[in-house]
Amino acid sequence: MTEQLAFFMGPSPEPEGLRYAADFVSPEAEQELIRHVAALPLQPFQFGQYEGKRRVASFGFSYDYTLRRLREAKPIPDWLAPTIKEVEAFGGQGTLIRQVLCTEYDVGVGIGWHRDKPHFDRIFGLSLGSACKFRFRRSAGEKWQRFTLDAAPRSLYMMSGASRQVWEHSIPAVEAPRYSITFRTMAEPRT
Ligand SMILES: O=C(O)CCC(=O)C(=O)O
Repeated sequence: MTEQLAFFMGPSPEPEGLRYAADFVSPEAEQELIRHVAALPLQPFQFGQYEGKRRVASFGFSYDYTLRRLREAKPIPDWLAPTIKEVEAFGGQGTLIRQVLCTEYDVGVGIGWHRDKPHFDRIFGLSLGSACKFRFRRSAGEKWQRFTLDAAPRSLYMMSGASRQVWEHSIPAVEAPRYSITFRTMAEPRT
């Protein structure tokens, strides 16, 4: 598509399979969740020999970038149970959260372009503390088709279908401290 044609057609449509809910948790629940996440023994995100600036704690499973496989992690803590129940209800029948990642983004920290590991199926992300630009891109010939979701604090997004399998996502450096809790279901084992 030429740039001029893209201009006349307007911005890219929302990625298929992306759902968003504003005010998914109350301001009180948000503060409580932030307190719990900040009290975790968060560690810099490790991918092989590299360290990311965001700090994380995994529950249920974690992905080992050196061994390139999932490892069992500590069990999902009880304080997450009520939120998980609501996330599973949002996901609909059969939604079973098996992995949770708590992340802290200090000012100036973001996350680069990626798709989540294929071991997981749907991804739900709860934004806490501050907003972020949740960016999507997919290749369209020699160009990128792009979409940005303004993820407000206390909102939940769900990535399934093409938004999860085809589009990549990233978050540019945040302007105020942000926490996220991502909840993942498992993919069917490949035969
Ligand atoms: O912080 C978020 O909402 C997204 C995190 C993410 O993309 C990831 O951990 O793979």
